[in-house]
Amino acid sequence: MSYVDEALARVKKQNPDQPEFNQAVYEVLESLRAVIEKNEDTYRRNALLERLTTPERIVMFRVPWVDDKGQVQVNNGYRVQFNSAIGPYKGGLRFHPSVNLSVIKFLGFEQVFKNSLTGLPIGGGKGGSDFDPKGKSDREVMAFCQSFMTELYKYIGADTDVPAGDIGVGGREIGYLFGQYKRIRSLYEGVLTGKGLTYGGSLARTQATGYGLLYLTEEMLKCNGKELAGKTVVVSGAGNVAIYAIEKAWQLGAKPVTCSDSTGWIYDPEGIDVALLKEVKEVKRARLTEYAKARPGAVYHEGKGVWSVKCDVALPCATQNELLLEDAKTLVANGCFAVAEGANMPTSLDATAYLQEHGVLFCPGKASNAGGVATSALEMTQNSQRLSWTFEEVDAKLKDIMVNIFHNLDAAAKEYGMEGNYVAGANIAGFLKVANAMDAQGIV
Ligand code: NDP
Ligand code: 2IT
Repeated sequence: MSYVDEALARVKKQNPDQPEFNQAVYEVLESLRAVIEKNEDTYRRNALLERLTTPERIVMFRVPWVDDKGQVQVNNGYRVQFNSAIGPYKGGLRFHPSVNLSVIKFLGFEQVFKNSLTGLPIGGGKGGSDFDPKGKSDREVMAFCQSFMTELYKYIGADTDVPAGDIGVGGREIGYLFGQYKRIRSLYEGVLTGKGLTYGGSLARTQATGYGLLYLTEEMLKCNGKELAGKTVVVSGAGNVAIYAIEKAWQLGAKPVTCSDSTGWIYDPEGIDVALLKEVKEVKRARLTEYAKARPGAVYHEGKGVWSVKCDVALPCATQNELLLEDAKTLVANGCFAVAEGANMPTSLDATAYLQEHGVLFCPGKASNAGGVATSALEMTQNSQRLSWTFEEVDAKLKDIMVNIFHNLDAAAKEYGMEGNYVAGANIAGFLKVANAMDAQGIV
């Protein structure tokens, strides 16, 4: 059996009840075959793949809090510290009812390679809870965040592990988490990123994931003799990533015509009104039905469906496994020629294969959504220097990072004989740096 197959079998056997984690590991290890085979004996002797697929540490804890009616609620809390070979653990916190250990492990595993691709000194981690901020009062969200941090603070720190936002964790949640950390540690340090601008946050962090996605997409199209300007773009999601992807798509001359949330989706033939979308989602925290009410030309549909809209470019920006094989077939049939992932693992394995086989340019999330964490690392740098850079400075660095990521993964794919396979390119480029650092640091 090849070493890759041995490692895959081990992960499957040890984590039979973790489908998302198995999916993420399968995608990465499959595309590393060419690299591993070159050095198979050494990698096997050093158990490199076993170490790479086993988190350095997992913390799981109880999060009790009191709701507005005086009822005690209990949620599960997680932090998976996956790999610190190239820097302190770094990665978001997700608050969503679907959160479990499999989801957090898949996200932490992806984060290791993503953070490596940014070129910045950050290891990989992820955390979260099955707590649902939706429909909760600010006081309930604060009570939950304070309880969550009262346990989590023991394991994190500005040079140890630096969490940030993800689904269900935005500026409000980061503020409450930061306040509680500072209070119980008596320490004002950059322990979280995505902070508010008055207490150590970085300009452009809010926009970074969506903007970065579009910078990379534009570069990918340019390098393939195409351009983004004038193209119709279909976006899923209506959260942090989707909103700023839509905003930057407009700025680059494209026309974004859809968005979606967990109950329905919008088709707006005139193009999505970003100011209205921000008002509905960021200010009112309301459903997309409110968008349709305020915009007579837009159509609201219940359920899923954005991938049925004819487009040139598709940007999944909501959640994992939201673009399935049938969706991929529809996109290809409608002439879509590029898919870049804003979310983490939104495209299933068979859908990815179908898109690639049909000549669609496909960029995986660990590369195309890396702008968020890259800008988080820039926030850490500013916190360490006790300085704040201007929006333009941060945005220019973000753009450089995204363009470099694309060229690195393009070059890695070419070097290993898989030109145009950006999934393989991203996995290989991300892996080589981490493997080298792990090797240099001995058996730890
Ligand atoms: P938000 O919570 O801001 O937004 C998530 C959006 O996706 C919401 O519109 C939400 O709907 C929708 N959504 C979430 N879960 C589901 C689901 N199970 N089914 C259907 N719709 C769903 O999160 P972000 O925008 O921050 O994150 C979106 C994706 O991007 C995630 O995969 C995340 O891991 C990834 N990502 C985020 C980064 C960041 O910096 N924030 C960085 C890199 C990746 P509703 O409005 O109804 O809640
Ligand atoms: O998936 C991700 O990269 C994020 N949610 C952002 C992580 C971060 O540390 O900014």
